[in-house]
Amino acid sequence: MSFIRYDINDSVAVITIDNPPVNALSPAVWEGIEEAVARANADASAEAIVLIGAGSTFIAGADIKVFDILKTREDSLSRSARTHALLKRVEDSHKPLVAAIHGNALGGGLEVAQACHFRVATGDARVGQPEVLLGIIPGAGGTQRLPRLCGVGMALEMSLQGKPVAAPRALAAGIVDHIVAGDLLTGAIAFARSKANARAIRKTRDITLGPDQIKVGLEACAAARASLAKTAKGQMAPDAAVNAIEAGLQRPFDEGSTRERELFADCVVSTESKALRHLFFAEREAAKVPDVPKDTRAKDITRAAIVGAGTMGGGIAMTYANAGIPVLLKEVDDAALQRGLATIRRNYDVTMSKGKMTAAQVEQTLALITPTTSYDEFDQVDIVVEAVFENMDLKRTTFGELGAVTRPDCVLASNSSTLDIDELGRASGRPAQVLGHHFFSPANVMRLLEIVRGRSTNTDVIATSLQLAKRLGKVGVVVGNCFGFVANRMLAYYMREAYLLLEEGASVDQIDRVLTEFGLPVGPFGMQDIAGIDVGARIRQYLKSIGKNRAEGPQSDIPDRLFDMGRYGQKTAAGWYKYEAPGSRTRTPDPLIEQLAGEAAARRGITRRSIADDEIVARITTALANEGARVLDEGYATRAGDIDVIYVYGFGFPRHRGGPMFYADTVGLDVVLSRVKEYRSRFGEYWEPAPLLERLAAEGRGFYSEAAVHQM
Ligand code: T1G
Repeated sequence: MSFIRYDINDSVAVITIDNPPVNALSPAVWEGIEEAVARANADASAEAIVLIGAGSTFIAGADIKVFDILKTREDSLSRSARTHALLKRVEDSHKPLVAAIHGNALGGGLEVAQACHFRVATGDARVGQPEVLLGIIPGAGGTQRLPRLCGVGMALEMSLQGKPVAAPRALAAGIVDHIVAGDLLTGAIAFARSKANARAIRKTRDITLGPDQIKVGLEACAAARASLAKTAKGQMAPDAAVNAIEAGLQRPFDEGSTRERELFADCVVSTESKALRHLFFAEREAAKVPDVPKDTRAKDITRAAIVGAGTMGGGIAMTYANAGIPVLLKEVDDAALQRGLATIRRNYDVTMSKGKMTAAQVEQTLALITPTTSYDEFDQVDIVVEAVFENMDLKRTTFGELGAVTRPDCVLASNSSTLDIDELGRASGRPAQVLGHHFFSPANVMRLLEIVRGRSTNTDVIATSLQLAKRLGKVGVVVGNCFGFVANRMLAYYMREAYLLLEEGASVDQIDRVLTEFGLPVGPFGMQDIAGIDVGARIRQYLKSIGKNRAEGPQSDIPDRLFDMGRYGQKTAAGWYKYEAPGSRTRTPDPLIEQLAGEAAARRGITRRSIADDEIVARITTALANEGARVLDEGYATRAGDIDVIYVYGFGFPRHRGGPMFYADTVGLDVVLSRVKEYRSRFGEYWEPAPLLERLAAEGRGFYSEAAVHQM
């Protein structure tokens, strides 16, 4: 199967890379490029060469799947040594070699372009070195060639942030030599011919930086390293990228390249990179639901409505407006509506103050939100998201009303975080159109959308939701309708262990510190103070009233005692921590919590003890993995990867650990199982090993060697 086409067009050899969907650089593509360039150099009818991608993009990088073949540093070193040599041979073309870029030139794709003598691009093309997002560094010469083209500062920015750069900025920076207006191939051929006439060959590797540039470059590396100590603690790849770029400033090209290969090899075999590569594919797999084929008809959402303008409803309305979708925002009365609108306005003011939106953009977006206190015009929307208080009676009434006021093909979604979607479907009278769209707070920021399918939800409604999620800038994951769905069902076990560890002797400060050092953005107690202890307490009260407990085992009553004291967290300047004033974010540990924990321990007849940091991580991650295994076994998640995507995007589980299921595999399921059994004997029968965990551990396998896809 050849991925390379070779044509002569107007005395220019046109080499087209055709490896759909993104022209990824598999070994065959690398070799094909080299062979075609060699052919063009030997082809008398070719004065110059253009390299271009077929389809929607140039090259989106090396084929990421290939990295899993690299088991050892040595495997990696020998493979990248071949790649480096290959690119030098390409660069040694004696005919002008022009990369014609449209869509994306990312990672190895941009490195191939850097080894070309010139780069032209369409105005909307993007170039980037996103390798760090995969826990690796540019490994095909990018840390050596890119600084030569655009300077060290820009090369560091691109390699450390991993964000693509638009063509006009790449032109200004010297990465791209020309923006082609009109047809790319025509423009590229004309550009290449002009270089042929001028006998212009410019090898990027021969570009040398002056002593001042090197001095400034070394200072930039030092500054980058210093800031990484704060921003990327415990992560290997960002530091490695700085080291490789720095080596390029201190050594000739070949030696700098050798250093790059060594650092790349360290990264590619690391657990951190395996975790990030796992998430890359897990995120894309999550969009594939076994019984919802790719060609399932998805409805285009042109207008929406949100019922409830509270914290969640307001954030969801902003999400739709930010995506350019006009949205009705309904509240029971004008006072509640004005409160909701004021919060939305405040949120946009904050965004504006950070320079992320202009005043005009804010007004334009706000104009897409139409406040209302009636169901008028609800018969003109394609979707309604219900975001009223978490109470089944209230939600049942709302869905009854929505069933009456909306069109039969309107999608009816609930933002419930725990309640039975089938019951809401029945209440609406058309369960086929009903499902859960569970957003995470703050809804306009958190990227996860947990899509909860009911027993009768139509597959086109699911397809519509997955397409809509992408349009809203969310990562949509489809889960089954069990109590707490997947996200909150598992979270209950996480929180149970956090509370029990507190009662047994750890402090809120210790638990939060350990979990933030583990990589979470905030610990369980800091998170509750942000989200509001009252929110959880009211839901717990409601659940108690319907005889539901979130997790087996002892339930700490400390959160309810804080609620009774009116300590709701940041908004009341006191919760699990004390704060200078309502809304302040600076936490101060409060001895009252220790007192409450002591009293709770006494009531449960346990003697408090000092708890090691390791035990905190082990108890919390084991509880998550064990309940995750149960969720998989019961078929409420399609695959383990979906659970990892939910936890990474919904709760900020550290990406470089791959999510709770992937992390459990790195610990080893035999170890996880032995911990469950140890905790069962130490703490109680409520620690019940999940059958899937027992089965996999017995077979010496992991959640990912299982690789089962569950049909819901
Ligand atoms: N390798 C393998 N498969 C890839 C791939 C890649 N680099 N990029 C995309 N795919 C698959 C993806 O899994 C999906 O498959 C399909 O293509 C469409 O992707 C040597 C070491 C380009 C912006 O990190 O960011 O080069 O699910 O759904 O939303 O130094 O894909 O259909 O079966 O994402 O339009 C560096 C990764 C690699 C870029 C397009 N490159 N790709 O987004 O489509 S490391 C990257 C993307 C490297 C060198 C180093 C995005 C995209 P499926 P999609 P999209």
